Amino acid sequence: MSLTVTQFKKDFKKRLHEKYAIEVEDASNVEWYGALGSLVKAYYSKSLRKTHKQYIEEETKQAYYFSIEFLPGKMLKSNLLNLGILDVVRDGLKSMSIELEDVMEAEPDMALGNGGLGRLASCFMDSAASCALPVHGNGIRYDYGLFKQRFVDGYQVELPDSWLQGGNPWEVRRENKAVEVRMGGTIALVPDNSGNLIPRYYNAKVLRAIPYDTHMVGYENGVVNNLRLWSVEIPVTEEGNYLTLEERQEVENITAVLYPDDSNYDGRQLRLKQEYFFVSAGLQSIVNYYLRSGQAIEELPEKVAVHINDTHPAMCVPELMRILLDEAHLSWEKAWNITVKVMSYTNHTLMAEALEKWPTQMVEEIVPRIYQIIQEIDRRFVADVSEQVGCDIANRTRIIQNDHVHMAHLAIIGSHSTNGVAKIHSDLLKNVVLHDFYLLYPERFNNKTNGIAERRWLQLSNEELSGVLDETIGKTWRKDPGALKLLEAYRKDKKVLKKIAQAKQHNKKNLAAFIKQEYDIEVSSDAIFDVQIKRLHAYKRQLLNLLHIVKLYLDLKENPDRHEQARVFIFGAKAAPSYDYAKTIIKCINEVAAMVNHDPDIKGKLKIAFLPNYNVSLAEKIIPAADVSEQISLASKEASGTSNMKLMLNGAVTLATLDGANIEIKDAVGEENIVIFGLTTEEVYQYYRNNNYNAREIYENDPTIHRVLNAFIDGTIPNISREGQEIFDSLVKYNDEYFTLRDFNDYVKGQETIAAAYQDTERWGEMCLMNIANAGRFSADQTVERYAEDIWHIEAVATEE
Ligand code: GL2
Repeated sequence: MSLTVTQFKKDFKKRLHEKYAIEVEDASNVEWYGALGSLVKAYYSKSLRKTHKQYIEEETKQAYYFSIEFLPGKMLKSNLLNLGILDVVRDGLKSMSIELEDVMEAEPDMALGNGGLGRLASCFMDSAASCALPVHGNGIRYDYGLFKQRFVDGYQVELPDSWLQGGNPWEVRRENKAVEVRMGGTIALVPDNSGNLIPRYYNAKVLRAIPYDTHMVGYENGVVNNLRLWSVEIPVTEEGNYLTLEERQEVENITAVLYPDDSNYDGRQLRLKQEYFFVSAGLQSIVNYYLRSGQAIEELPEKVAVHINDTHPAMCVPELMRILLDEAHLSWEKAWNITVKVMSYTNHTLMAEALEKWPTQMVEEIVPRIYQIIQEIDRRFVADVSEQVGCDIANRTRIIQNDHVHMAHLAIIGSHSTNGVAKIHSDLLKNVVLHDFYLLYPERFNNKTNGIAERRWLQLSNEELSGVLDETIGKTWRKDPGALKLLEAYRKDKKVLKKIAQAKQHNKKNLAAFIKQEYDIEVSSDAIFDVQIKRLHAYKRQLLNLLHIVKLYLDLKENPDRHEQARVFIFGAKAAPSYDYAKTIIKCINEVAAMVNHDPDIKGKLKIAFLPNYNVSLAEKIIPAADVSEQISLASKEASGTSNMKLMLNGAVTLATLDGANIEIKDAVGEENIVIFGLTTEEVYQYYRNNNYNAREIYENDPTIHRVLNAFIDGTIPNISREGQEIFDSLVKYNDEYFTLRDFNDYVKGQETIAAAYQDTERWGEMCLMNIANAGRFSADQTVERYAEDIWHIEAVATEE
């Protein structure tokens, strides 16, 4: 959009007057933010209405991305960038003595997700709008987002994230789009006048689902899509629906908090209610919208695609069946045909503990009609498959097994597409984890390697590097991340390498200043900034990183004059509140940090900064300043990863196992521009098959490992008598589930390779450049375009800009 500084200032002052009755100079940054947010929303509202109208008039097929998590982070700067008014607004504010960065401080991080899965959903929303693709999100408007993390005596403490407290300028409550969702009670099927069996509900709870819409602004293209988040309310109805205080509380709980588990399934009732709540509300509103257009329900797959992001929304399958059977009165066969065509599913994990299975009794209690439908889907599936392929495979793949509903099975059987999120992950799905399903439906399986929104992860968060790129290769990369490849021509150009290094140095200084100011840790920007930022999980092996740090520390203690590349190890990681082992690792990292950071013998060669409350905004500060990207999960465990992509895009060199998308990063940058170590997936599986891994033997025979592990139990590391023992036991006594000790020496070698490469400035510069130049293929723009073409069968709409 076009906007002048003068016009902006006028608009901004007017907003402040109207909204807060205050002058610019008297307002707080919260008020500046509130006014600016609502002004920006007004700026894009015309495009929003236009896009909406265009979809209706052109009868565009639209896709709906159902996800129980969305993790957009802050939206102000991103909206300004996408509207093309970032510079005008920044200048306008400056002329009123306001720094945009101060205004941004007042925006809470919208954290309705845990980690990679939720952030991926938000990257897809940004990319879909930017590619003019008709894709909308559907999820839950949690009153409380992911907990805020603090450290007290090195332990994680969780605080509530009341992100809505100060109001949210981006959302619009759509009162007239509310729908009712039924839960509980019992069901009887009674014949209607024409003899159809119609469900009658007895004692069901009727909940009111209110949508709050947040708009997804495309990058300089005038497209604005919608992220619809549902909130529960107690319906205002006639007498008879009176709820006691406890009952009201129970209802309100449904959209109160986000479950803080990542890649882990917690079979609690409330979670099942959340899942059904947003699935039912979302599908009802989609079908209502579709029917308003006057089209026949039979044609639904021509106009609507529904995506099941991981298994949490898998009840989309029986819920759409319910709508088609009970409300549209279609036959089972017709309804099933439509449902399978409309639905598609992404699997995001191979971890057994993340695969959702709900006790049948719980499903029947909470959603009795849905349970009936699942039973019927299962019955027909078993009959078909047994007849065509045999009973064994039917029994292994059926939805209801051992009194549990297997959600992944439901999603695969009820949809036309199942994809994994990186090549190796999709291959493992086909060949191992979901092999039986692959035999039944080979045509349904495909891969869609994850991607990231390069606008947020480069243009917004790394303006320094963005400037260098503009100067060197022009600005096309801003619209087409593939154009980053042009940078490769400069791999030997010392001037360009120097400019990239200077941008990194600038970002490192900023981060160092932030770390000093917030956490009083002094770090030198001349040191390697070695970064591991992700959820704390045993399979991600933050512990491997820590063991190496302890080794470096012990080496330096033994020989304080030893020449050692100075390093700062930066961590960001939340642990699920109930995940004790992960919390133990947090405590240990913090205690090692306290020991190392204050030890004069170390002479500053080693520093550890475990930054609390890792979230999207903190990621935006850390990533541009990273030299080394730690992607060290045990091969076969990380489905894809996405921080690996963000870090490479910002010129960090990856130290990685051959896991998830790391393999594709290696292919993109070439072996000489990444450091690979550790077991391969095949080797891991071989250990499983032969059952011959022996961690104690390694501990007993490897003097370095022996010494490092002993430091956890002999008092060398203070204040961890319980935690140190727990770590030690997990590795030695309980045989090191994630092969940390097996990969340790190889990891140490990898770290040595990194240090040596870093000392050769030109060599390092070239590695950084090659990472940036080859990150374009991990753009989420490309990823959503693949989903659009191969899975959803939707097309981009025409845009003017
Ligand atoms: C995850 C995977 O663990 C991660 O490797 C992947 O990049 C993301 C997005 O596809 O999905 N699966 C999962 O349950 N969470 C993830 O981050 N929480």
